[in-house]
Amino acid sequence: MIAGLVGKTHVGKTTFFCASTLAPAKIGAVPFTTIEPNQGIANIRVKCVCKEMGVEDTPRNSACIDGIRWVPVRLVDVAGLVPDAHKGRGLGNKFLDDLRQADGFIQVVDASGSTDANGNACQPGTRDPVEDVRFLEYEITMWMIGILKKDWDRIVKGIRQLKEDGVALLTERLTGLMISRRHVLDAINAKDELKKRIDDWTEEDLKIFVEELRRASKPMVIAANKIDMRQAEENIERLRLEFRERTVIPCSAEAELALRLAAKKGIISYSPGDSEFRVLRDAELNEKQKEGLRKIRDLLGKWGSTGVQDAIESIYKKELKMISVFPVEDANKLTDHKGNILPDVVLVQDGTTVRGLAYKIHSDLGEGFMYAIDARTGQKIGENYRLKDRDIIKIVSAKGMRS
Ligand SMILES: Nc1nc2c(ncn2[C@@H]2O[C@H](COP(=O)(O)OP(=O)(O)OP(=O)(O)O)[C@@H](O)[C@H]2O)c(=O)[nH]1
Ligand SMILES: [Mg+2]
Repeated sequence: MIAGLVGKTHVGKTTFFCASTLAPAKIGAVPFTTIEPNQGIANIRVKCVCKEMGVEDTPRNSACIDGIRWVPVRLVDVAGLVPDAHKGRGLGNKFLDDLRQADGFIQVVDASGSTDANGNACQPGTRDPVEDVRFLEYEITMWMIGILKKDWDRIVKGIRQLKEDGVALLTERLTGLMISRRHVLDAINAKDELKKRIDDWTEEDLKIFVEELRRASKPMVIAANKIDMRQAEENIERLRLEFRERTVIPCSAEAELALRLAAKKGIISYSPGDSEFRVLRDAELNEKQKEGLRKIRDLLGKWGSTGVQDAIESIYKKELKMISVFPVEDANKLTDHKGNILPDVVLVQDGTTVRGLAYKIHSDLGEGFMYAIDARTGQKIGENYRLKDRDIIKIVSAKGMRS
């Protein structure tokens, strides 16, 4: 799975990316700073099972701090867009093409309203971020339509002359966008207009289909950024009213970046997502830095957090429905074959079966799957058992695998 940071140019996507991954990437003084995508690793928090199971864990693929596992997830930051990008304006479809692999989007908007449609600075409060959400959705829809239209004649011919399955032809064209047959079917089933022969669809039907498909296949949360600016508050209310069914998360990527960097230098103690931090080396701070930290403290007091960690967790846990599973090789000691206790956390989509987990760990484990053991209860479980969040699972397979 991979989540993409999308939005208009100059709204703070790369700042958000740097704050959550601590990767070095260029943050811009001018629009279109990012051209090539930045890929990095952020983390989501999962309540570890170590305390419940009464063990001291020795994690391998994630860190455990005070009973919280920090599980790595992928993030990609791409070029920004301007209206009519799908027609080639600005950097055109580049940002969209770089997002093909993304399963979900964190849409960053400038909630302070100080970035105009083309990414230039404007009087704070004058640009409406509601319009930014709408135009991004429109651009994504038009991009997908463009991809389908390029092949529409072939799709129609396949259905009419070669009697091929229309859903299969649509899916084939869209797999590169991480869109599955399930997504295509969900989109068609959502609208009565679409329940006819695909080769009889009009332009309008195609548009209706793609809008549904976008919703079904690319879940999105809105990161309402720049809450450190006064004008943001009112806009956040409006975003929430306008997009009631969506998650709107107030953010300050800049504040999060400052906190993460200060924590890395050992100046403060801060854990991403927290509502407070502690200054460790006050004597080393100059007045400007102290004032900066005071402002961030006020911001955390007002909003509860910088929002960056919440946005990442919201897309992965709530929208992409990822749950965490703790695979072990010894169901009593909760270890792998090297003796590491609760070594890994594997993220799987809700609904995944235990055999699906086996395949995800290693194809040999999946192929030779015999049964599994729920390490909490010691019970044997069959291949169709649907995993629950924070399950601890031993897989027994005829084909062994050592990592
Ligand atoms: N006040 C404030 N400014 C921010 C925040 N996040 C980013 N910025 C500023 O917004 C400007 C653009 O930031 P970037 O992170 O480069 O934005 P981007 O969306 O990646 O821009 P492009 O790559 O050019 O499309 C910079 O001046 C940042 O310092 C924030 O939370 N608050
Ligand atoms: Mg950028």
